[in-house]
Amino acid sequence: MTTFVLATANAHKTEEMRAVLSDLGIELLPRPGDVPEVQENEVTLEGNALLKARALVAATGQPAIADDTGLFVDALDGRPGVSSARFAGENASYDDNVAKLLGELSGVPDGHRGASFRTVIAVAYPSGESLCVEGVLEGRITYERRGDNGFGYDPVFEPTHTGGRTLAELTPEEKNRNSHRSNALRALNEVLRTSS
Ligand code: ITT
Repeated sequence: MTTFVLATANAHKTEEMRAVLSDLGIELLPRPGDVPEVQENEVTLEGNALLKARALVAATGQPAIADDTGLFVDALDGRPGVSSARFAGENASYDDNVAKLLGELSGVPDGHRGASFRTVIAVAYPSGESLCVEGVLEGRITYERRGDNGFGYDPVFEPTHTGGRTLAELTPEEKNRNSHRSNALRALNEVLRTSS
């Protein structure tokens, strides 16, 4: 059984990662409460994921795993991207960020509302070694919020292959079957399996 300390402070992400990784035989230890949040000041998802994973290795002396995710919207030249958590400002709520997104896309017609979620998962070891994998989910931004499940931008993100349902209209099991995060975690499992 492989064990990692989890670097994320986001409870929704934690739940999704646990659900996927427990099926893959990877155990997660909770992020210790006394580790301060890392300033995510890198310009790439990979940079921020490595920052978070390495901070947990430094704090615990154990191998750590971190997720950094962004929503890349075609009509906004890839924004909010790496700044997705802070799109509407430093302490913006999920709802503030979604409202800003819908506002910026008002008047953008069908066919031009394409977007993708990208997740980079980083693993860092006390030896200084590290690795990163990526998972992508393609879709489009809806005109209004739909659904109560999930978190963040889920109510306005309609994946290409869900029959018109947003991520927030999927059950947690359906989201985890084929999401940016679960795709990245499965890629990680493949790398760990073939390198051990
Ligand atoms: P940690 O850094 O502690 O892991 P965070 O919430 O700051 O948590 P990110 O910087 O990776 O995480 O997340 C960027 C934002 O993207 C996040 O706040 C959500 O608004 C959004 N997001 C991430 N994953 C998502 C998902 O699966 N569905 C919808 N929105 C998501």
